Amino acid sequence: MIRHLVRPRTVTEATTALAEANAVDGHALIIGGGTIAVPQLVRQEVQPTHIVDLGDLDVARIRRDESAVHLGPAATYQLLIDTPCAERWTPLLHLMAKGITGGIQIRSQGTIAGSLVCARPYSDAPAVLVAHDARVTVASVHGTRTVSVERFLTAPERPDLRPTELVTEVILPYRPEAVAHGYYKLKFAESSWPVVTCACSILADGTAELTLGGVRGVPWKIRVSSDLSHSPHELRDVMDDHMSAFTEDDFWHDIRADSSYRRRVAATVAARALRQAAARLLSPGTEQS
Ligand SMILES: Cc1cc2nc3c(=O)[nH]c(=O)nc-3n(C[C@@H](O)[C@@H](O)[C@H](O)COP(=O)(O)OP(=O)(O)OC[C@H]3O[C@@H](n4cnc5c(N)ncnc54)[C@H](O)[C@@H]3O)c2cc1C
Repeated sequence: MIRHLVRPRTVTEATTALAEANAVDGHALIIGGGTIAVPQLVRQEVQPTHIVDLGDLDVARIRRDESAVHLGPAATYQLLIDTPCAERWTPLLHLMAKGITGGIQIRSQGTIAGSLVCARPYSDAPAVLVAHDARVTVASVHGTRTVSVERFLTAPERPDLRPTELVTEVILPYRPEAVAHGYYKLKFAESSWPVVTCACSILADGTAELTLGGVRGVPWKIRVSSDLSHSPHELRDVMDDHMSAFTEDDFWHDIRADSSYRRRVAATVAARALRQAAARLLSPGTEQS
């Protein structure tokens, strides 16, 4: 039974509410945009004693300093689409945001932090944050800590987050070495969820970083030659080679696709993201689907 509902204005109020819930042997549910948490509540899949709704939190949704862009807990997909220059500061996240399904409601409500905390291998945001080399700051009454998103995503649906902690910031460092970007996701018409995604950044040294979501239980990043944009068969060989080092348990499977399907389509999805990035390198500003 829900005993307390709080809408903290500051991070201190939020962490205090989380600590209090924990101290009375309760279970607090944080609500960001609520696009996942509220339906779970309605279906009684979660039964918190306390609700901590971050809707009034006084943390900038987006700000930048000399080295990074900082996204607050309320930063939504639509914010990235609407913010002038977000395309330049956070190119992959911006490309990804434009492809989020569910229409304006989901894009305006769903937050990057909420998607990260869910740590679902098939979500768009986690792998894109790894592609950006993003870090995440979490806070509790004991202070704050910042870890790389790659480390934060310990296992499928298992973020490195204690019940008394909340995500206060996602930090995206500028990467001047990344000169062109592409994002491709494979999804089926009957579902909002992606099956396999790939974020690609071509670097100034001629290599390309490919970060795949939905193949393994956690995002999978590899570096290849950007010349492979001309040879999808060679790219497939390189990726097969990498995947041969994984065990069957490393691969993700769910109701939408089994692991062997994901393995088979990974190179095709990666080739499309790489081709998109290579095309942008030749004609900067080109919009591609
Ligand atoms: C119709 C529809 C279409 C969708 N399409 C896509 C899609 O194309 N791609 C995709 O990837 N996803 C999609 N989604 C999922 C989308 O809802 C999430 O990606 C969204 O970003 C979750 O954010 P939220 O703020 O709504 O999370 P919430 O529902 O508020 O929270 C989700 C979880 O994270 C926790 N949480 C939230 N914020 C914090 C915080 N700051 N600190 C600690 N814990 C926190 C909550 O306690 C909860 O456990 C879709 C959903 C719907 C309903």
